[in-house]
Amino acid sequence: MKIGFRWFGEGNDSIKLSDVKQIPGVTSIVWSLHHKLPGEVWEVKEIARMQKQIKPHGFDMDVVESVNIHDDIKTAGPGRDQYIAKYIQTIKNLSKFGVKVICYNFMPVFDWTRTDLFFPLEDGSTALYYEKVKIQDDPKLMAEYILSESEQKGLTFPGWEPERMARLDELFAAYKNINKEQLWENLIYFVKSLMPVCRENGIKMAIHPDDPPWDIFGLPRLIIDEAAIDRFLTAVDDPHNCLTLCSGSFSANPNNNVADMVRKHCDRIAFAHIRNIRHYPNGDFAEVSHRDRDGHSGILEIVKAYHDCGYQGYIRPDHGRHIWGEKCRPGYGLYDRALGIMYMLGIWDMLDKLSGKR
Ligand SMILES: [Mn+2]
Repeated sequence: MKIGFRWFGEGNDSIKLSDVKQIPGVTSIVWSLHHKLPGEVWEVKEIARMQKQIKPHGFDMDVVESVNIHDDIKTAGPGRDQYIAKYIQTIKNLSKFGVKVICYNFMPVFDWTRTDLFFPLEDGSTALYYEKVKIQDDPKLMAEYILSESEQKGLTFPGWEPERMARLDELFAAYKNINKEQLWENLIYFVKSLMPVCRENGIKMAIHPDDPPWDIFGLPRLIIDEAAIDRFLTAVDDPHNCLTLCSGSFSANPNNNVADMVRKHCDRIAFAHIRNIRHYPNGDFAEVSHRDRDGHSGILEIVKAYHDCGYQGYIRPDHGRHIWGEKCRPGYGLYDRALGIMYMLGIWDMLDKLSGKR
């Protein structure tokens, strides 16, 4: 496995790459162009600017997270083929910089969804939290909360672009007649049309599951469980059609067993997110430390499953808590993610030792 660390770019992230350099094991910066709206081509000179920030620290830029997809592609709207052509141009431009994995998602309207970005945990830290009763009626209340947080902190949140959120009525109207089967068709159409350029350029498209993995606000969501993964990988059975297996997203549903997913699909997982979730009996969940016993995701079993299958892909700690008073993006502080990496490496190195690999 190769360890990555998500970073939002100079001026858009409180963390310095020289600090990331001091976390053992990190070789990849997982990056994005956060000023780009879904549907825009990522131009070579813009990617080169990011390369200038990352390369001097000795990291690779193999994994891009969040090349977001225009709603016309998801809804089969009038601009679909034109936006797919632009996406293909972005893939070609990324390949010039050695990019190997593109993480994306196919969630309608909203990206990841939480009701509290700084929920106090019992140890004095804060973390992202999902309160079930709050996600029932008015999506605008939630969008307003997320946008007010992003505005207060002067940060962009991928998938929560103010330009898109200002058009919520229009977006909901576009999805009104899209049922789950149609959304599946649109996803498969999109992925199939990218496969030739992915093969030519050695790029893996790695879909991120829906977070949380169930329908919200009446919008259908697809990548939610093992059956959905099976359907997706079978529908486009190409080694370039892959998963970003996000342990936290899937395990928000206690019926999902992430370690089983790893064992079943190891060769199709291009990118792994490791995050620990604690469930509450009323359906709420909180994000907690990576330590296995702090949550219910089964981190030990998941890491062991990756080790057992000889995982060669990229792996990164997903959201961490906000600890030691750090002022940072929600879920993306330096300290707790560094602790998460050391925890994962501790498990991994011991498994290496026990299995005679070192
Ligand atoms: Mn994730």
